[in-house]
Amino acid sequence: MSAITGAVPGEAADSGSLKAPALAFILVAFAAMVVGSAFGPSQALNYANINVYGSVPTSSYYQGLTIHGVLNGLVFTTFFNTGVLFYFPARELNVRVNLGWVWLAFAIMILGLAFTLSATLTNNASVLYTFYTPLKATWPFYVGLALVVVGSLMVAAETIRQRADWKRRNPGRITPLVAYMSTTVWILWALTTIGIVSELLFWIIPWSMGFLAGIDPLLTFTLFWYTGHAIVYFWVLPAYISWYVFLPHEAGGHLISDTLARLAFLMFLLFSVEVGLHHETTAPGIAMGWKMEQMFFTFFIIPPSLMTAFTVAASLETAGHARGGRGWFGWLGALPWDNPSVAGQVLAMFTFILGGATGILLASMPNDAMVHDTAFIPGHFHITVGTATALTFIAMSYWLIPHLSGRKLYAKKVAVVSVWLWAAGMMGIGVGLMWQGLYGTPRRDWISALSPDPFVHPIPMAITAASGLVLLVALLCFLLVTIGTLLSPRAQAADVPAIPFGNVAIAETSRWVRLMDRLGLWTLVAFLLIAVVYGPLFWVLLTHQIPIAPNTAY
Ligand code: HAS
Ligand code: CU
Repeated sequence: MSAITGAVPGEAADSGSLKAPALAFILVAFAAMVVGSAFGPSQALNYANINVYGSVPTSSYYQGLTIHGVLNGLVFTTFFNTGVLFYFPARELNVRVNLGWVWLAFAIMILGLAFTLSATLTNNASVLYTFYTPLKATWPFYVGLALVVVGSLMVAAETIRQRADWKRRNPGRITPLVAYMSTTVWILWALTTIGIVSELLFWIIPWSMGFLAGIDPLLTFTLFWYTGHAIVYFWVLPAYISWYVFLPHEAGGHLISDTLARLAFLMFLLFSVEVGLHHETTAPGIAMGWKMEQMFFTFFIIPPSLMTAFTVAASLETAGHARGGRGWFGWLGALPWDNPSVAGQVLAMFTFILGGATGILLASMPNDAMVHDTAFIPGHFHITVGTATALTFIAMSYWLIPHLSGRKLYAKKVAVVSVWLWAAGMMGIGVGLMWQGLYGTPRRDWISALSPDPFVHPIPMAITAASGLVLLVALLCFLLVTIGTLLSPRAQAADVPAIPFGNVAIAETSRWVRLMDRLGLWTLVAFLLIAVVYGPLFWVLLTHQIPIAPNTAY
């Protein structure tokens, strides 16, 4: 027997009041993304030996890079995800949300953002988004980031509570797919943030306020990367939700397997955290055995993405065929490429193939050791977080902002152009930076200030710089569409897009689906796995703390 879920039974009584906080989170997210991305072209020019610092409103490459990384990597993603991961499941489950609590979380996150910005914009926190100690920022930077995380966890708790409530009121039923995926991501986020929250609360914040005499760089570095890998799945999984559930429906087809989609999300919950050491391949002071163990686990987190590629491609194929596409690839051309939301997401997937493939290369320690701390790494992550995440979120916004604001999408053709330019620019910057990295050009370095620049390789440099400028045009197109949409008059209800929940068949009686729905049990298993993999390492680090970095005043 299978049940059909996902179809939203009309607008729920309080859907209007739910839309306001969701829109607030999403608009702050995009504002952060626009400001953060505006600093991108100057980073790209740095990699083409063109030094514009001093003439742009940042005093150094490092200040620009911090603003770019913090706003795009941490603020944009956390605000966007918090908005959609409470809104979609609440609409799907048709439950009442504690809106006061959600608004309180929003206010706390805004306060945090203000603190962080006050430090970065005044050049008192040019410590990059990784804030490795003993580099030190003023305390508002760290307190601000902690508040952003705390606010998102408050919303996580609300969604987890709603799902538990729904289960109590629907005994024996399987959680509908979007709610299942969203709850899984929130649980993963709670497990993921243990590292960064304890790093900030117990070490960095007291140290930056002058209460600790010194700090152990290896311990804080390892706590950061405990969070640092799994955070990338927090960034990308809302995009996966859209690819699995919304995109096939938007394109005119259907998701071919609800069960595979659940399995992929469950695997992310189980295996995302215990791989952080693959970011510490060259860290001294951590035995090779620990690194090998986490390299092994890194290979466990590749299959759920490969499964996603298979399931989503097959689902899109149903759409292409339904639209008359024939042959092996005819379905691809038959997709509705004039719909900016569909075009953007399919392009995000195409570019993500190279991003994922380079991730698979980096997963092997010998490969990683050759390019670690070169420009290859930002090359890799611009075609993961810059495409799979950011381009998908932009593409989603082309139906989501009209849906939430009750307005019609402005300048649809410009929106289509924006996603093509974004995909081309991100792909270009990914290839350019990786190519430079293979020549040994270092990452995170103000190389354009070197005289002479020892890393001159004209072709990849030109690709990187030109792509940065293409991305700037893409950003301007996005801005035009979004501001135009928000300033448009309110549309007729029939012109406002609904959430594209497809009709997804759930195998309610399947033993496996029922087992996968026991999220309490899986949270415990995930926690135990993390404890087994990370526990002994942290025990050693905690009992051998070497607070060598002297606590100088900022
Ligand atoms: Fe990564 C470094 C390994 C995925 C982000 N990564 C980074 C950093 C960032 C980042 C930000 O093992 C740098 C951090 C820093 O500042 O130091 N990464 C991986 C692996 C994966 C991976 C194994 N990364 C991501 C994602 C990110 C992201 C996703 C952001 C969203 N990464 C590493 C490693 C390092 C690293 C090392 C450390 C490097 C170092 O030395 O510091 C995997 O999860 C990738 C799996 C993905 C796939 C692709 C599946 C493709 C799909 C699209 C299908 C297309 C369709 C099109 C359906 C296997 C799902 C349809 C049409 C058709 C015609 C088919
Ligand atoms: Cu990683």
